[in-house]
Amino acid sequence: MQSDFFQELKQRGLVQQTTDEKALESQLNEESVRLYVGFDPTADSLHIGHLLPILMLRRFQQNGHIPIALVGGGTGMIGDPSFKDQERQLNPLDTVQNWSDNIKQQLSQFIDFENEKNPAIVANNYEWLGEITLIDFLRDVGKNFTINYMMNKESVKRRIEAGISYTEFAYQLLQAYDFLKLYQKYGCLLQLGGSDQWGNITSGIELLHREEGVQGFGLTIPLITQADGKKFGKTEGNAIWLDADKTSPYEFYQFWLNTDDRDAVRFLKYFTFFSLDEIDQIEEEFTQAPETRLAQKALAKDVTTLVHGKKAYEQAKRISEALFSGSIKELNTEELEQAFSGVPAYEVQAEDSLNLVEILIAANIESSKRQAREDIKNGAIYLNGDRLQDTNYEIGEMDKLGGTTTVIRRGKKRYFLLRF
Ligand code: 383
Repeated sequence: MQSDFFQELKQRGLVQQTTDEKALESQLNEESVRLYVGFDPTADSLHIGHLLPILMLRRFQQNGHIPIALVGGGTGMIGDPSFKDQERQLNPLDTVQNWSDNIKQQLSQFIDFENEKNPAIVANNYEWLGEITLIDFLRDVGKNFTINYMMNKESVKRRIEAGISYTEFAYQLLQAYDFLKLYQKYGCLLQLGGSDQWGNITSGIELLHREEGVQGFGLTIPLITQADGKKFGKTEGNAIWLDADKTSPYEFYQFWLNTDDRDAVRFLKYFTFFSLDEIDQIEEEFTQAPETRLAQKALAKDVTTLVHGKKAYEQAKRISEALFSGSIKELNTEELEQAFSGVPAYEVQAEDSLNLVEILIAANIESSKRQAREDIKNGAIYLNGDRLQDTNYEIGEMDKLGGTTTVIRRGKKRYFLLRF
């Protein structure tokens, strides 16, 4: 056990609230503590909003503690009302189970099960929530909580006006029961979560105390804010997923690379495993020359490597550099796919003319021949990164990257694909 571990978490800004901080700190210093975070399967993948708690599990394990990643196969059937303005839609069991499998897979990547000293644990609360009877639940769990206590939770209070079903109202008791179960099964005494989870975590501590007479602990991680006031973790309204098929490693890398200067050092503390000394050093250099984007580069490198591996990071970096310098032709087919996923693509038809002006119209890149010619003459049209100013140009085999794709750029950064 590293005795300054808890202090380091605080210095990194990773601690929002704790229960009985003094006692928690000395437990963490003295023994290997079992701790858990829960993740409800509400989609087929986790996203970067989940990353901080996942990395916390990893941090605790690196410091000799035993992390338990809990997949909410049972709670995912119910729906946590915390910080949700509206009642959630119920998903069918087979969907929730498929999503649980994906999420378990994803979580497993960040913690170490092989470790002999303190191997990680994964569990799924469907195991016990799926089989407890209503009578047992109401007698053994429900009896420990008054309605007043439950209604005092922020998650419930803010839903009183809009309405909350009995189903979601009961959610906090399910999460409380999990904490009790994980204590009984594994001796788990600490639950982590985002600050949205405070109410559910404290209900669990209450139940542990009443049923087992033990002191459980809670620790919440702050909600991440961005200097520009936008919600963290989205680009143009889309979530950044951890699944490479939903958000490519290139997009993922770009998300981090585009971090605001004002956020970059703070995010290094949150999301990377650089030591605080190393981060101070990066900060010093970065403050003197922000244009180098040293902090963003270190951040994007570390997080992309952690989530997608070294090869994917290197590819993402190559793609970014190629797009920046215009040397698109250096990219292989796989990299082209990543670089231009989401870019409008036109399937060239057998009857289409290969004349540049004509094809720009067919592909809806230009709206009139006159405009197309003008843009070409003015040097606003690029083929695979090269400016093309010949209005009579015919697209040939040479222009088909990987034999299939021509990348057209109009102006500074509007990209289009022609597919053959
Ligand atoms: C379920 C059963 C438990 C303990 C926790 C849960 C899940 C919890 C919840 N968590 C969020 C989720 O699943 O809804 N009720 O998406 C998020 N977490 C973590 C963290 C976070 C929270 O998975 O703040 C962000 O990622 O706590 O919103 O016994």
